[in-house]
Amino acid sequence: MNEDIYANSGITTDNTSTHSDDSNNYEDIYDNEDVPEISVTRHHKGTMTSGMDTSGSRCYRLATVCLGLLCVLLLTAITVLWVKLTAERDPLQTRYNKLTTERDQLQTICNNLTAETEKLQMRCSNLTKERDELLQRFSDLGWIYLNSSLYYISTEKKNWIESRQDCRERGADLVIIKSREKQEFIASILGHTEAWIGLTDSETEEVWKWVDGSGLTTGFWNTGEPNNGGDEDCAQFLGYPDKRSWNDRRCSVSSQWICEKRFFE
Ligand SMILES: [Ca+2]
Ligand SMILES: [Ca+2]
Ligand SMILES: [Ca+2]
Repeated sequence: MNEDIYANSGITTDNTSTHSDDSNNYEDIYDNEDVPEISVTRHHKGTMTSGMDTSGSRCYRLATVCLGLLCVLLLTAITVLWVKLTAERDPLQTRYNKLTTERDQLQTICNNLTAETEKLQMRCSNLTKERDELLQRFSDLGWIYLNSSLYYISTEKKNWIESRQDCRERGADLVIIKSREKQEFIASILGHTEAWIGLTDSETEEVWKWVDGSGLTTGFWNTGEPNNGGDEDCAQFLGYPDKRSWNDRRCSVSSQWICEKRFFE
């Protein structure tokens, strides 16, 4: 059989030929002989190898494309997230900057107020010291201080008009009494001393007015007073500590008097 094949192919058999030659001979055989099954098999092998290469390349390309798409999606997600965070961060940053500025301004205001407060405290301390020194000087001159007013009880005796004039020359006026508290205070400092006060009805009988022009609303008259006995038009504080201790007397009578000076106007 092999010899026939060799004969048909025109190739002599040579036992000394190399294995390579044998291979070549077999190639020639495949080329020249009608061996369809072997040829089909060989052709199929070539096709399978090429198919495997193509499939691998496709898988590689598919993987590359997928990886690329993933990268694109990842970049897109990062970009969207960055934009979103930036959009949220910018208003917060602006608000933060505004609050920081406001805080700095408030701190500056607080510092200024603290400095002003210290200055005012120093000024207040100085004024208090000056007030105390001034009150001491008034006290040395016989004035008595209570509730923002100074009171002076004369040692001389004069009529009502002259008494009032003396008070004015001292920067004061005859005392005005519009409360029970003040009535009791005046009574306490006068003791048994009788003194003119700043109340008169000399303009209109029985219409009593204080020296500041205001009308009398609450009077602390002694029992039976005012009686206008002999045209009594000026009020005098009687010399005993009584809750109702005023008396109307003739204005020409000589008496001590009590002045009042508002210390803080
Ligand atoms: Ca009268
Ligand atoms: Ca009268
Ligand atoms: Ca009287």
